[in-house]
Amino acid sequence: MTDFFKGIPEIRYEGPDSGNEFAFRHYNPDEMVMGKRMEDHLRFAVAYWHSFAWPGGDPFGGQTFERPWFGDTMDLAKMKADVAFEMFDILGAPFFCFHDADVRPEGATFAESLRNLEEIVDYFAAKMETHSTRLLWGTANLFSHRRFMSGAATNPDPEVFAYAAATVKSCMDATHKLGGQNYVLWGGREGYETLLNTDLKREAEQAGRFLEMVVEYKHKIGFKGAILIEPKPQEPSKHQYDYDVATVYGFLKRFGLEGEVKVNIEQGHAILAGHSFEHEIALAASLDLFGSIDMNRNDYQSGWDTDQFPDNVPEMARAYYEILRAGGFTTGGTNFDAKLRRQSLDPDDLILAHVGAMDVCARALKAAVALLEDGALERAREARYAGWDTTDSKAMLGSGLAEIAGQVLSKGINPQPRSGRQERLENLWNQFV
Ligand code: XUL
Ligand code: CO
Repeated sequence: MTDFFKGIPEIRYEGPDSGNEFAFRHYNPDEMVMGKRMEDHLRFAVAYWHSFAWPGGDPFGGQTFERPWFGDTMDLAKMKADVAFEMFDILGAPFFCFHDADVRPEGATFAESLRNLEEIVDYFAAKMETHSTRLLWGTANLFSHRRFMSGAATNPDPEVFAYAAATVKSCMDATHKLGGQNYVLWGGREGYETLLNTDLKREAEQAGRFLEMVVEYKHKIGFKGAILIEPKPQEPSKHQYDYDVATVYGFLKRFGLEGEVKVNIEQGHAILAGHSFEHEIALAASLDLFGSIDMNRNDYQSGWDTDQFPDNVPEMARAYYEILRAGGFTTGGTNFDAKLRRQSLDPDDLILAHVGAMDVCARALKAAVALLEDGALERAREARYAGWDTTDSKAMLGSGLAEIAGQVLSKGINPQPRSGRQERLENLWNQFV
């Protein structure tokens, strides 16, 4: 036991009237919702990097957090793991997620970094025997080290491609060993700073081949989890290739990987791409591409990826509504890819940020469930498309322009516009949220 969280109790559900800060008011893991435990609906995950490795810097100033495990030794990496699993226990977090770079010190060579990773993975594996937290996903950090400044798979230097491939292999092995339910690829530097030095065609072909190799390797080692791409339009690169769900779908189709790879959709990234979170989720679901979510928001004014803990129940309810309509999570879950504000220095802040986030997600989930169980919204949607249920309309899709033109003339088809009823539906929505 470390003493980092000394005095902080395990967080329990006490109900909406509880005056205890260190309690859940809405998140009740065992409560049955739509035939499933709330914990199994939401599948919360703590992001190792923001919670335990982020020093609190911003573009104008460096480290604000002073954590006893900050430093580059294996002993400190193990202390960090000890604290992390203590926090998972305090929160009752069912899952965590990690990058190689936030769990182990960087070595002087690839071989040394690999040894460090393997030692920490064994350390995690031993902890997971006595703690109940599981791995939602693992991933490789292919964006922080200067070797990746011009991209990883899309780098103009084939040696960087090789280094990235070896790194991803090591992280897939680690994820597989820890029973991870997904493997995520976020291409933060798979993009460009300027078209003046960039060959788009080559870079796309390199990225496509890289992803094929990831899928081939997944099957080779028998990893049963899902491979997920996390779209983001820009930041750190000026333009990123995995811009949004639609772009990722086009890329997957081009390389014949649409049956193999799904998406991890982040709220803040959706906003940066000019979409809403629910749009990205609904689109992914309609393309059979939905995998998992990163439930962290951006500040709407700053235009940066500020990775804040979620706090907007009506917005989140839209997201969970789309997730439930799509059948809920399978291998995916709700990862808080969120960091504290840099003034939030205390261990309490770290715990309470997660408690609040879990509670607002639970409220959003419950609102979405109530709306779905009420059914009026889905009935209205079905009624809007009811015309397409007739034999004639279905047959029309199997005919051609000339045949349809003939029918319009012979039947005197003369469509009459009908209300989309948006405000009525918004009123209905607002009764539940
Ligand atoms: C960056 C981001 C990443 C991915 C994993 O914006 O979201 O943390 O979630 O690499
Ligand atoms: Co993310």
